Amino acid sequence: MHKTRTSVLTIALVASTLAITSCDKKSDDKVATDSTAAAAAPAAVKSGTGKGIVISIDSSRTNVNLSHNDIPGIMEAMAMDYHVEKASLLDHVAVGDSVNFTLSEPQPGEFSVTAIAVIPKK
Ligand SMILES: [Cu+2]
Repeated sequence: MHKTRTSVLTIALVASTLAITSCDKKSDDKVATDSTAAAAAPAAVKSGTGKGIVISIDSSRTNVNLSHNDIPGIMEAMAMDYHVEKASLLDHVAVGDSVNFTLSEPQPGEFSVTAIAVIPKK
């Protein structure tokens, strides 16, 4: 479940249609997390790096829609909206940019972009 999706402003029509390809099927491979171990010690926050294209940025600058490659262990290749940890992360990011980014999963199924950098155009 992605609570960010509900707050999407459909700036680009394309973004909304792409975002519907959700990561719901991702739950299949990650459902069997060890809840007993998680209760005993705080699990390390999962994170990984990805490469993608900025499809849209919402007006509050708290969500970015990225069409990205597979991020092993976190998210398969798709386009979807991600919460951005700090609005300032998007200061130098624009729609259409190719980006490298870090995606964290602090809670299962809850995702946050914690770093994002534009890949310079050649
Ligand atoms: Cu997803």
